[in-house]
Amino acid sequence: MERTFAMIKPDGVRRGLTPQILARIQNKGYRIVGLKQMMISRETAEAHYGEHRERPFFGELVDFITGGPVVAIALEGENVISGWRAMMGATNPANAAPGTIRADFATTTGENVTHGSDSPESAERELGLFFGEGELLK
Ligand code: D4T
Repeated sequence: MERTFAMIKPDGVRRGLTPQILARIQNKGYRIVGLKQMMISRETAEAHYGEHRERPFFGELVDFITGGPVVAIALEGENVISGWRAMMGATNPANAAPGTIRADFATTTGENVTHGSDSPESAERELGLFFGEGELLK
């Protein structure tokens, strides 16, 4: 059984999409083992997006992700890392397959509603960044 880190980004929370996105997760059958609405500190945002530090969009990305509340989610399920990314669709909503979250709810790469870890290593790192040991269900 895998675990992954998922997030509803500030655009998704601001637009009231939280219930619909949580419903998709539960309809799929993933188990929510951690869930909280929170503000992300600049420090956490820079650590979370560390791999993009040298990219031209890094500053905007950090401003965006710290600009309003997010919903941090820990998910458990069979192949949940790739499965949640499949549910989100491609990073650029213009390339996202119909029926995916980004195809259905977003138009731009900069505000693409959700995040999901891209590997077991990122999942472990990101779960540790956003949730304390005792916060996750066993
Ligand atoms: P996240 O990490 O948010 O789930 O997105 P992806 O895993 O699908 O995509 P990513 O890491 O390549 O990008 C991280 C984040 O940066 C924004 N972004 C990305 C952007 O604003 N402009 C760009 O050109 C790219 C590539 C969107 C997601």
